[in-house]
Amino acid sequence: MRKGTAWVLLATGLGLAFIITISGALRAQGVGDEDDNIPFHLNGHVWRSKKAFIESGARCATRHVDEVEAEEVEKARRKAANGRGASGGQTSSDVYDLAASGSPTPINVYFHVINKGSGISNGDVPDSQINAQVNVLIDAYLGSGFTFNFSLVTGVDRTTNATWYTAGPGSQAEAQMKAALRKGSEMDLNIYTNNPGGGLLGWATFPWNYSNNPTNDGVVILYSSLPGGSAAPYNLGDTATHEVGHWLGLYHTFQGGCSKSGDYVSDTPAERSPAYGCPTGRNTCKQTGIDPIQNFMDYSDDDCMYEFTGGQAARMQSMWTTYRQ
Ligand SMILES: [Ca+2]
Ligand SMILES: [Ca+2]
Ligand SMILES: [Zn+2]
Repeated sequence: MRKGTAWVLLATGLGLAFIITISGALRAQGVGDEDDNIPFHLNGHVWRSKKAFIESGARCATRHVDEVEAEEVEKARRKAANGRGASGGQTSSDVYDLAASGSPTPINVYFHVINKGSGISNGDVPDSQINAQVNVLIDAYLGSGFTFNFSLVTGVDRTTNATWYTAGPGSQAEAQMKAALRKGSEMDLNIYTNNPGGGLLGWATFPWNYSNNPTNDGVVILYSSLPGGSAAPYNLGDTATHEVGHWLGLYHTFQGGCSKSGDYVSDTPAERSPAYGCPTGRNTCKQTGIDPIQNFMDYSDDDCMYEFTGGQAARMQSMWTTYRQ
């Protein structure tokens, strides 16, 4: 072999090794799981990619809690927990002990369907989908020995109102809808389905906001996010699971990015930004652990998310005891 050819082969080999290494690193970060050049369609809207949809904020319109408020909330939670003689800390052993508590906390669900006429295309989801949705909640929160159980107490109420049907977060229509329909106390979960537009999937209120505005308390979700709905890939009912997580006091797993406190849950690895699609092995923060993309409090597709952690269960229980019982 001529010396020149050998150099060319060596250079080509090194180049290939470099390319393979780089693509491996990109895969490890989850880059390439979703094609960011494919338009993403949801509920009559089109974004240039699923990434663009995620960045638009429509995936979840629950109000963002900044660092200052999150610290205040944490102080109040710890103070209340210490007052009860419970551990106020969040350590890896701070896992809710279902066996010790005896039974899961029952939560009554009041389900309010807002439609603009009859039939699914007008948002009038059938009872079968609502029952399936409640079962998704039960499985998610109870399935792995967790803390809450959900049941529809008084069935479902249905309201035909074109204004409430498109009510968005913080709107006058939302306030009117909730003032007219909300039932129960701080312990009761009110779920509203409508079609807020903009590709919005849902939003929730936090437990520490109940006392200031009891009427506003609850969860609003896009009607087609219910199990069997048309909002693929968000149509297995996990929008409700995610929003109820907020209602019980959880933040997104990417809250605070790679900062130390993050989502104030010690067993969810820190995550720099929302995951979308199902980017297995994604690792965006140098702290131990790959990103919790399978967690209900991330932004992954419904068929990708399937868990809450013990730390999240402990936080929800602590929030429940502090604000909802
Ligand atoms: Ca965490
Ligand atoms: Ca990490
Ligand atoms: Zn959210």
